[in-house]
Amino acid sequence: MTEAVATVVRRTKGFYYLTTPEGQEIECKAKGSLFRNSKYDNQIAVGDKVTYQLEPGQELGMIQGVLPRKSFLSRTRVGIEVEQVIAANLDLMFLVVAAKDPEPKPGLVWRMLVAANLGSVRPVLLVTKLDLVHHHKDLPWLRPFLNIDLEILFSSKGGGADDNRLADLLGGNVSVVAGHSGVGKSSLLNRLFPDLDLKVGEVNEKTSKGSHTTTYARMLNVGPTGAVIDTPGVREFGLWNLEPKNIRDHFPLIRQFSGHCKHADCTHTHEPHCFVKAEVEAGRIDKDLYAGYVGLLEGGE
Ligand SMILES: Nc1nc2c(ncn2[C@@H]2O[C@H](COP(=O)(O)OP(=O)(O)OP(=O)(O)O)[C@@H](O)[C@H]2O)c(=O)[nH]1
Ligand SMILES: [Zn+2]
Repeated sequence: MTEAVATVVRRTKGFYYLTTPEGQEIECKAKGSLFRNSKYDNQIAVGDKVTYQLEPGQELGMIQGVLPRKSFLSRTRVGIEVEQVIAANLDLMFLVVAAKDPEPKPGLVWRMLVAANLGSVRPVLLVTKLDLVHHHKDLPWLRPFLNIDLEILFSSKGGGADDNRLADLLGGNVSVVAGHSGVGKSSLLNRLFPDLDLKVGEVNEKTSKGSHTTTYARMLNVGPTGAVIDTPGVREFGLWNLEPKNIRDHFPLIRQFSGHCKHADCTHTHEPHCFVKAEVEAGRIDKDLYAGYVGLLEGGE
């Protein structure tokens, strides 16, 4: 019996579906010892590269181990000290925000930027529904995101100038596409990759929240060599709990100033002689960026 390597492309309770480098799909269980003494409550995530064994003549394989991850998205459940890996080995994380309908929540974008940096995933901010505003200058919340190391792309109903760039990025990388329900994630993927044929939900008139039309965890092949990982965990992003230490060490820009303050473990909030606060007062750190940081620390969205 040989051990081979494959990628986890789908997960259900207790079962994992792998795709081999030859494109064969294999259903697997995981060896129980993989879960012992683990700090993760799901040791194997979609996107993971795993070793598995498949007995000759058998249909069900057994996952033996998980190869080291180059990147990941994880969350800590509120009140529980276990980390949950949502997706593994990602190249890109698209943070999707609608220009309007539903109203943009910059707090969610900051939150996702922290999670992306924590897991070594490159973020891309995508603003959809640009057709609903006159110009992106009509989006004052966007300003603090313009001066950090972040690619920002726009899309509109029926297409946009950044469509080629989006198709290249999505079609050539493993990505997650995260953002509130109804911001237009499925619409965009369908427009760029019509073969996907994802279900598009209507925004609920009363709440301006979509109807959660996308429901299970999977990896979709898009374009020549790309894949999009779609999981319930990504959809619940707004509910993720971020540790204050992770917010401080992974918040855009602010993470670069750790060690500059008088107190080694300065949170850049109430401490005297704080380098970050001095930079904010001097106008060298955007005040809205700093407000986003404090908002996350206070647990706001
Ligand atoms: N005006 C305008 N409407 C859009 C645009 N993109 C999507 N929509 C509409 O927004 C609604 C929600 O789009 P979806 O693609 O289902 O949004 P989603 O983010 O995939 O939603 P979930 O699957 O619930 O997470 C639909 O009615 C779309 O037609 C856009 O660029 N402009
Ligand atoms: Zn400080």
